[in-house]
Amino acid sequence: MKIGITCYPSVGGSGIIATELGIQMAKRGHEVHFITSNVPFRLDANHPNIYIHQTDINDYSVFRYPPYDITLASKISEIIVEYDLEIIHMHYAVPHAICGILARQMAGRDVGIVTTLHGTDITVLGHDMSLVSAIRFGINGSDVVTAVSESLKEQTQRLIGPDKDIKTIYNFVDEQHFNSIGKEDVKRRMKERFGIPAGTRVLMHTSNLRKVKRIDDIIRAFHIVHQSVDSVLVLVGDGPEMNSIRRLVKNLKLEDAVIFAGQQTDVKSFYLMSDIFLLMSEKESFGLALLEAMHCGAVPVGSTAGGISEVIRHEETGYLAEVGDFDTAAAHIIGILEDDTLYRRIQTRMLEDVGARFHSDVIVGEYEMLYRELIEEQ
Ligand code: GMT
Repeated sequence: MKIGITCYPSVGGSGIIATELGIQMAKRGHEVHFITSNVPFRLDANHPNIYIHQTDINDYSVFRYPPYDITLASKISEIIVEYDLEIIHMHYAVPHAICGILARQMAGRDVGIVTTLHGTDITVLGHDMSLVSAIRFGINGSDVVTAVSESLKEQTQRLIGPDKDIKTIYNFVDEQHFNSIGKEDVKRRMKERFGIPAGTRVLMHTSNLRKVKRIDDIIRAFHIVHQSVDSVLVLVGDGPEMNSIRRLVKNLKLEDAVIFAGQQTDVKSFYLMSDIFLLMSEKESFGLALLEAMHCGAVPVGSTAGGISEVIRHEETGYLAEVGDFDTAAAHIIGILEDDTLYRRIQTRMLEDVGARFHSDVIVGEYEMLYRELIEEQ
């Protein structure tokens, strides 16, 4: 198959999934064309069957705003014609599904449009009444629409009310990279690097530190845990909440116990060092970092927001607490860190569960089948 992919290429779950899916499709022998404003950040090596087409978004002085969507649509239409694409896979309803619809019209070809909804396009933009019609148009004008969790599918139906059926296809990770092989060695090396004593337990969170991630709940839960368990909290990433997080850490006198690691390219080593991974967001359609951490053997504690409760099976593969309930989250963390047998049991079940339900072969296979069916229908 000849497949075009458009996503936001910057750091973020949707870009990672789009890139990883393209790599996996190329490995399966399909011809994959990334049509993006930059090289996707995890596409760091030369992959056979992969082509990258970059769009230059010109900032003409006569225009008040750079015409990203139109330029992108125009580029996609050129690539559809030049490479005879059969499918274009758009990540995000707004703007990318709409770019895809425009591109198909410009190209005058019968290319199939698959759109994947990732969350921010629905849970944030979907509350903006000025964008609802555009989101609905992007969804209805696509041939196939997928959402990364049941929760996101249900929210899209409720907030946007499209005519289109939406299929849930969960996210996945590359298990060749994210796995718990060598965990103890990496843990020892990383602890030495950060001056963490061998017996100290490590809690971790990584994200773009936006308000929606409720990092203050993570700090407050850690504050409770730290009073009874010898532990540190490692925060990986950077973002708009950084200053207020630092302030809270200072106010709670946790400066010696919270490590701000900043942006990191090798997040895997941090997952491997961690005993517990925390994701306490108020909105989260899936939580890809959660899945990466679980594959690396870190037991998750999350909020019940969105798709998090589809990824974590409460008391079986990790723990859940209501959004904002950091007391309960802390009680779960203390409970599992003080009971080694329980920790091992949950960790073993967790590794089995994520390896089965979210295996890349299964998920990539679902997308591949969906592409094939669409081509046959065209
Ligand atoms: O919220 C983020 O950190 C980034 C955002 C994105 O668009 O890349 O993530 C969304 O898509 C990811 C991949 O499907 C999901 O794992 C995240 O849960 C989702 N974020 C939200 O729903 C807030």
